[in-house]
Amino acid sequence: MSFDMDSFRLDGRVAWITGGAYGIGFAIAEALAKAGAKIAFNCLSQGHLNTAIENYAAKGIEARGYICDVTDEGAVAALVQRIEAELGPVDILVNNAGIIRRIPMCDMSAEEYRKVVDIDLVAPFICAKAVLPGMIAREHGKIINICSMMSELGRETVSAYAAAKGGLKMLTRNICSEFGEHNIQCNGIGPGYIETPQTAPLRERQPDGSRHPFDQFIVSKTPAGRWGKVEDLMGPAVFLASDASNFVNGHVLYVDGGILAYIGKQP
Ligand code: NAP
Ligand code: GCO
Repeated sequence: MSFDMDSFRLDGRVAWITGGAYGIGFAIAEALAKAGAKIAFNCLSQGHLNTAIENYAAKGIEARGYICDVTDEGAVAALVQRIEAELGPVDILVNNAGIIRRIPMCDMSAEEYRKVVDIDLVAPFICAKAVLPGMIAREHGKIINICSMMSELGRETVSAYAAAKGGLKMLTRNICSEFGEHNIQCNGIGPGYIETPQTAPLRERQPDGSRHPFDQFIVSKTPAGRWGKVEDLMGPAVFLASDASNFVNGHVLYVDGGILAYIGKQP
């Protein structure tokens, strides 16, 4: 038995990254493209899609972008058919699209709570359901759910997000359980605190020019002593999308600079 580095290659594979217009999704799509995959992504905003197409092209990536709300089951089914017609069957699904609403729980309406859960937990179910039949027929598939540190920990004001991301960890394990026999691997990536538009409010400079208190808090709680960058997620994504991880299933790979392992520096 010999190990071949080509097991990390994705040549000839079709990858669909939800919410891949920028942020973590864009970086993961770029990484999968560099490993040889053909890229499809979707988002909500035509403006973001147009900019993303330009940004992918600037990196030599001919990504196909589609407007599609991941919570809309009919639209998702139609999108998968369109991707398959234009690029081929989806080999790799990255459930990346997500939102957060930072609201104290007692101030949060059930409608606001449901919207976060709809996008962060129900939509990964909808998108996985749309691609699983083809993966089963081909006896091969990779699903990567973008979980979070909040799949393990809570904090004030993120009740809906933490509940959704905790559920997404268990959906990951359940897809593994139900479809592993079809050579389908479903794993999660759990980013720590990453510099993207979603966390920009937590890093804003204060009026006096000082760093945001939360920024200072996260840096002190992270052994790496820094926020994560989207580039930190690229290698783990290629690994979980490739044949190199064919015996890894139901796992959440935390890419967090060690924050989950660390009790914090003694004051
Ligand atoms: P982001 O910068 O806010 O980007 C979110 C992406 O999702 C955008 O492309 C957005 O498209 C798309 N999207 C949102 N709702 C959608 C919907 N209903 N249908 C289709 N697309 C939708 O987020 P990010 O920081 O890159 O995070 C990406 C994922 O990583 C999320 O699941 C997030 O929870 C998770 N995560 C982030 C961090 C972090 O520190 N940043 C850490 C752990 C986990 P539009 O722009 O068109 O709305
Ligand atoms: C927050 C942050 C986090 C990160 C990420 C951490 O408000 O606490 O947005 O939730 O987005 O999920 O892993």
